Amino acid sequence: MTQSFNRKIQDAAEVSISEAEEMCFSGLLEARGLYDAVAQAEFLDPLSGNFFDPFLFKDMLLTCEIIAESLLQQEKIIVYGDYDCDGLTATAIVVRLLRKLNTGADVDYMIPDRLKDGYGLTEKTVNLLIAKQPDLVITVDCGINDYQEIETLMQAGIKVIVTDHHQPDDAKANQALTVLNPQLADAGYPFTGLSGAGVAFKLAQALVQYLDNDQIDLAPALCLAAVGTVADSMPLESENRILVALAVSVFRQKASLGLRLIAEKINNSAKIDASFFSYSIGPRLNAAGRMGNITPAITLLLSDELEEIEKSLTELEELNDQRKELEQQIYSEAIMQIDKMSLKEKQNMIVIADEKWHTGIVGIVSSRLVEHYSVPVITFAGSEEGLQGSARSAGDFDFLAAIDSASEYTVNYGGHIQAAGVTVETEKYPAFRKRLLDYALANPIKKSDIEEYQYQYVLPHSILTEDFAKRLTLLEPYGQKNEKPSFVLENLKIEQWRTVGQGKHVSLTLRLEDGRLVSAIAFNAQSFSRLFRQNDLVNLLVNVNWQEWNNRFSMQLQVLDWVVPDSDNLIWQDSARIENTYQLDNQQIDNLLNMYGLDKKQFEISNDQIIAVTKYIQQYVGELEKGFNITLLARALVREMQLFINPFILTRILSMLKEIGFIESDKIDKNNRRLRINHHANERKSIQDTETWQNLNAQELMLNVKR
Ligand SMILES: [Mn+2]
Repeated sequence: MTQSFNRKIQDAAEVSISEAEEMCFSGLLEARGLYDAVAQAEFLDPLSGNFFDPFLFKDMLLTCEIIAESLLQQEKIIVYGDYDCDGLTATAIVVRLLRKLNTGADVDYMIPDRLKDGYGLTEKTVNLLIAKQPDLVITVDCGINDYQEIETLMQAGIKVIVTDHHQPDDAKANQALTVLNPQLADAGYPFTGLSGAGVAFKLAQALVQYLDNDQIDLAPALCLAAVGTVADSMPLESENRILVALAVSVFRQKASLGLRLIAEKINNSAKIDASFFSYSIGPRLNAAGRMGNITPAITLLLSDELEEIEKSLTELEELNDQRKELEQQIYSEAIMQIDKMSLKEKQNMIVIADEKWHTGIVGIVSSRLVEHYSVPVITFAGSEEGLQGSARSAGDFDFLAAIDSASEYTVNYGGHIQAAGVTVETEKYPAFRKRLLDYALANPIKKSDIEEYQYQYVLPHSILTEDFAKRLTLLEPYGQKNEKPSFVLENLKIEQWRTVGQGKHVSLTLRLEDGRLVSAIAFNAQSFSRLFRQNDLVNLLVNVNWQEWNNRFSMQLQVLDWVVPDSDNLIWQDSARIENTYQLDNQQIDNLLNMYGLDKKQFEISNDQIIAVTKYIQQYVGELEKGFNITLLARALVREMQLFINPFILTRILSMLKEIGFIESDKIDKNNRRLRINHHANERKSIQDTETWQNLNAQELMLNVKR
């Protein structure tokens, strides 16, 4: 798919601008698996799309009958939810609707405590439920595999309806009266990608239809469902794309007061989009569960009283700040642990634990570590039963299957291919860890997945117009399975640059080949701003944004990465891709050379280079502490030290300097890292004793470095 796209773009040089733009645009659609005109048109106009009939769920009609009867009889109904953003929004959808449908109905909710109860129905929460004596329990975003607990509820004379979207364990049948789960083989529903809140929304649609109620506006429920869908990382395709696009378009007018208040307080002048759901709303609602105080989150979603909502939002902000602080602390400690591991121990999967870590936070830490190391990660914290871990996958790696292979050592576990939770007794942890690492070694991530993701499109300058930027917004909302496209722009001339945002970011004016000027922003680029020079040519990896600020729209490039143009060499052009291939191939050079037709000489490392890099670090450590980009640093070395070097060699030298204890370094994000000189290293190895040196030397890549 990327092949044909690339060919199209190359041909584009010989055709008119509009034809070239057309080719580029259709290439972007094809890259999303959309080949025929009908599918493309549907994708480009999600607002005109239709939802599936909720009654396609084979249990939907019976579910509506049971709930309607229960409301009619003024029975006591409890919605049993989950503490994450998807579970909270799902709970809010059902509770709000039932209370609206029958203002006299006794509708309550219960959400387990993430830290004390854990996920789903448990023996303890079932007893709490029974004590409340409900007539009907409706689960949302959970329950599908809680057979025993549901049986207990039913035996206590309580009716149970399960709504969920988690993978069912097919071995056993759920005892509930009805089950709504698109993942069930016989669910009858055509789209499996719904979130827990999405399933709750389908139930809301069905109930309103069933009761023939035209008074109830489903738009607030739609907004809640969209937030849950995006926060739970569900694929933004099919019905989910329609759901999120619709919610974005009505959010400021129709969302419940609590959600609107978050938007007002945090994002008042910018446009509402899916990333606002995932980066602004999701983490705030999730913080409540993580920190063990769900009240402000659910109150914010259920209440319509401004004062109560404002108080909840303030509390939520505090919880979110606490969460961030804890997360940073655990993340740094995790990095220190990983730094001490041998390469073997961490190159296929990272498994780390500390009893002092917080069980509510380890999941986000795992996610950040996956981003950092591009391997599956599981992080454990101490819990009552031993160690509780949260796993996040990379590429196509099936984490649930990995844990299956070590199930004999677990107390319990569950989840998806991409993310899973597991509890292990402390004594069994070493054996569990070894089994997982063995599994990861035997089942490495497929390279193609990462390469596909890494592949970038080279955009001809002529296409880069305001119309093109505006047109790209048709691909929104972006999210899972619909990533924001990024492009390589070659030979841009730096016309002007200045630091903005208290000196943290760099704002650039760039000249295109046809003489036009475009503006660009590079976030967190302050420390290499010294490296920019007027009239420099740069190749950039960018997002092309059409952005709104105070009701004015403009095109702006957002710089994701820097590529140095004065070479057609792939090591400079796409150092991230080279690096990834090298890492994934267990740091072997031969395949890399064959794959990309590169010359081995480009990878050879000399003593002079090591000395020059060391000197440069000593001179500029103040800047490098704040953050740098490998490509730009390599370029600075070429310029200022008159040295042959490239990003690959620089990366290897930094590894060696780290291994001997001269520097400490970590990644800030995918493209930027920082380092500092380690003044406290007690004993320094010689450079020839480092694993990096030995590995490179074994591949005959070390030149004139004498022992
Ligand atoms: Mn969910």
